[in-house]
Amino acid sequence: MKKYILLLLSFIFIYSCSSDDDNPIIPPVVAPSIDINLASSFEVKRYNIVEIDPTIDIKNGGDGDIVTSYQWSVVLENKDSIISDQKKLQFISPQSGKYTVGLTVTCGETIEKASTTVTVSANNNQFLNRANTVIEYNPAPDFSLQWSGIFATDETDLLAQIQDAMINESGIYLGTFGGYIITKFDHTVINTYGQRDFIVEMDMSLADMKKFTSPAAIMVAYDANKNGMADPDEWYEIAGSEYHKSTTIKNYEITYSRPQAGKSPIAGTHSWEYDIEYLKWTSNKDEVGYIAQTSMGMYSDYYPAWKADSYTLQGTKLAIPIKDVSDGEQTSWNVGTFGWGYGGIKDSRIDISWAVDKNGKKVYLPGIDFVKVYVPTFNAIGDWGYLTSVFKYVEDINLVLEN
Ligand SMILES: [Ca+2]
Ligand SMILES: [Ca+2]
Repeated sequence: MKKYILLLLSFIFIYSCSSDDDNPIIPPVVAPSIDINLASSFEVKRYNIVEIDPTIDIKNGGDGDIVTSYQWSVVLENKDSIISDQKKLQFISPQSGKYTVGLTVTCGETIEKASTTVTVSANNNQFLNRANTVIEYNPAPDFSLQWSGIFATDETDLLAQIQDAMINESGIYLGTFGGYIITKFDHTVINTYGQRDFIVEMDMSLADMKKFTSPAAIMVAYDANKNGMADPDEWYEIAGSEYHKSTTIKNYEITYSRPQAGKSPIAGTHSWEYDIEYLKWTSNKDEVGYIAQTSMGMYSDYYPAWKADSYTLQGTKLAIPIKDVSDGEQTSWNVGTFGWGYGGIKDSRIDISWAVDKNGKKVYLPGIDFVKVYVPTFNAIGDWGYLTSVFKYVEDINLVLEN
């Protein structure tokens, strides 16, 4: 009996092995099939967007388990150039002409291609490479605001003066954390695939005074609803080299309050600390503090004259390496810099593809119409007050002119 069981066990063992080897139970494999339905032609003016939205039917795609990818390309200068990897193509061209636009859909091992033509007509516009309209200027307090010669008392005057300052490249002072300017292009800056698209030029003429070397953070807006305005839900942040660092604080807000007129200054321990309780600020992280009035700024009004008695600025707050190199006197400083994705750094060219939504998720933008540049640092550097940056202009680096 025992012998019989052993024999039976070994038989089962041999049988199951041979079953695995010779007759594996594998479900029949059916390769995915792809069906693309794409209109045969499209028309658009140059620097305008036409949406090309094919119907793509995939069968046996494993309920989406099999990775599906899209690649749009166009023949430019006898070379097939990739222009998008999205399912839906937002086609925009800097040059008029007739383009053959190809789509390749890949699902597992299955590849399917389709193509269409886009006729891009001239629109006789000589666009400007620079964003030439100031939409908003809202600096944070700082004594350097008055260095620009901007002495407006109401916002309408102010905008006209800032507009002139930008055209004359005389430098626009943004103050400390959250201070910003918004400018608008006269065309949509194209998000050229795989390339950087625009540059943010800060005024570095005062860079020897380290106060003016804070890198500037950048936000972009694409006028998706074509109402000519940057609507709140059209803004996206450029996630530069600092964006994912643990020291970065997103959605930071500071409320600045107007200093009390005629109050007695409270001197600090350093000779330059004229009034250490000069300008009160609070943050949305329950912090409270004062911006000190220093000997360098004691004859200046730090608070923008045209503002109400308090105002709030917001943005992503970034940490920057700062070192006092004056033996504790706080009169001389070394200030660090950031890697990529900011204004006022070694290479301030920006790729629109670096844009993220408010949850930090990458977004695809075909181009942008508005750029916001703001100060993302909040660092006191002794007698020099706070770290700040000075805006010059924003420029499309791939603009094509055409008659
Ligand atoms: Ca790009
Ligand atoms: Ca809009």
